[in-house]
Amino acid sequence: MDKAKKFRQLLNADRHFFLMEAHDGLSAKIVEETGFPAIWASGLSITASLGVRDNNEISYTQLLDVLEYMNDACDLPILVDGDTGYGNFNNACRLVQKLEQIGIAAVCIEDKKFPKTNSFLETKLDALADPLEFAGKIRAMKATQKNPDFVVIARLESLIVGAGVEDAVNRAKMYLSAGADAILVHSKRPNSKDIDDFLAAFDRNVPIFLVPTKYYTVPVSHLTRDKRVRGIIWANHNVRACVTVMQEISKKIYNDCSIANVEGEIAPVTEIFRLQKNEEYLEMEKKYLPEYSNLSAVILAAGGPGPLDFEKPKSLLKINGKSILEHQLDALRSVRLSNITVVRGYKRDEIQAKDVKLIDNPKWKDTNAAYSLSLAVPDVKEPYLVLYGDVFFKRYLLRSILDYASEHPSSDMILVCVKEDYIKGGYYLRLNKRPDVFGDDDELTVIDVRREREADKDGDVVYFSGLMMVNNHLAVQQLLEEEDCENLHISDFMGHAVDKGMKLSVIMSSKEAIVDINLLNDLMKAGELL
Ligand code: SPV
Ligand code: MG
Repeated sequence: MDKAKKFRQLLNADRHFFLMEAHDGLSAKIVEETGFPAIWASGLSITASLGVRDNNEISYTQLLDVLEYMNDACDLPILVDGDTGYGNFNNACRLVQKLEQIGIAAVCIEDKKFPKTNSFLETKLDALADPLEFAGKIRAMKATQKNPDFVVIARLESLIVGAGVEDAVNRAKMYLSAGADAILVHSKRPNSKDIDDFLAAFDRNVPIFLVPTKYYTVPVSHLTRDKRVRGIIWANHNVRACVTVMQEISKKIYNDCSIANVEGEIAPVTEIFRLQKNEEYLEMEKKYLPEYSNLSAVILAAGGPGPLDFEKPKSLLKINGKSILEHQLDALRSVRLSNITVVRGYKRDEIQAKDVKLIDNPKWKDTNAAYSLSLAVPDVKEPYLVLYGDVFFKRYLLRSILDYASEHPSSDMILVCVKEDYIKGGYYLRLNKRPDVFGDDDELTVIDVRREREADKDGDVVYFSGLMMVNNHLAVQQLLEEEDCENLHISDFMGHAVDKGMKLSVIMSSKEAIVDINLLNDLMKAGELL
């Protein structure tokens, strides 16, 4: 159903409804999720969020830009605060034309002169528009709309400037005769006296909209005793909420020179991603990104629980409700990589996954990754990624490594490395040069693999992260066959590969993008990467 029709149905229903203010795509989405049936695109809130006054300081095309984001972000019908229509009848027609083009359901214009001032600041009687001119504007707007359900609401400002109830009633009748679909009567009194008087004096049976910003203490049940009261607009409360919270949080961060104390008080970034519909993007990625059909992956998940003393294989530790293995499989599938082998060992029967090949390393206790790899690769007939079963990483690293591999066919292996030795007892890799530019250095290669730490002071020492790509799978397989893998650390294996003249390229990652899960703290760090 188009949004104008939805709004029309709300207008024609026999009970009142609430419109909540929104001022950008994010707030529109939040209003929708909260359950409101319609949105008030408040001029005050939109201009405030843009950092300008509510005095027609933005052009109507700038308003349209904001509205388009709002309309795209939700399925709710939006009632636009059209101020005075951005000029005379001609400008108001153009506004209707453009609003309809972007799918807006309804617009409200107020009977003041252009440029307007916000109603709570306006006191001048002569700010009111000539009622005949305003009625002509309404008539022109109604004649312009293409969709018969598009709604034009005439807003009365007589009570705002002190012109009185009679003036408001007379104007309302003129605007209705000109074709207005509904009336919005505005008041800035702290009680509903003006509104009550207007409703008593106005005898037409049309939908009426109210904005109780100033008379917020008057119960809704009082306002809606008159059955013509249809739309109640909560006009600016989201932008005001943002201001309060942004002031508090900015102040705290400023005073603390730290973000640690606000972390629990604000939405996690995962909530931002959810509101941005990131899941939808991941689905689209699956559909539209090229598939790496000539690539495999091997996940080495045989190792024991380590210091975590967890009763399950580490791969099954959960981060935000999903196991590390599930996260890894999702990441691999997001780059359309589906030929995946998982090597199991410790509590192997607990590791089960659909559409992957499971291989077991029965000697998992006394061997390590090189042996697990040697068991898996005889069946792998193409280049492959290797993932330690306990590393958690940002997905972009996969794409970086795949892109690097396709641009550097002469690399035999490509290792993602970090500056910090987070795999305790890991070996370090000495590079041909100091890795100054993280992730963007074309020519980093391993020249030496060492266990001793005396060269730690050298700036060209890095550590293997647990994520690598084997580009030259035949050469690596041959080497694995030659070596005594049962008694070999994977770093020794890398050292032997270097000795044999193989090219081990290195991509640097920051430790913010990859975590090796060893301690409980690592799980928290991993959660933050999501
Ligand atoms: C708005 O929300 O921009 C309005 C209502 O026009 S008021 O600010 O009360 O005038
Ligand atoms: Mg306004």
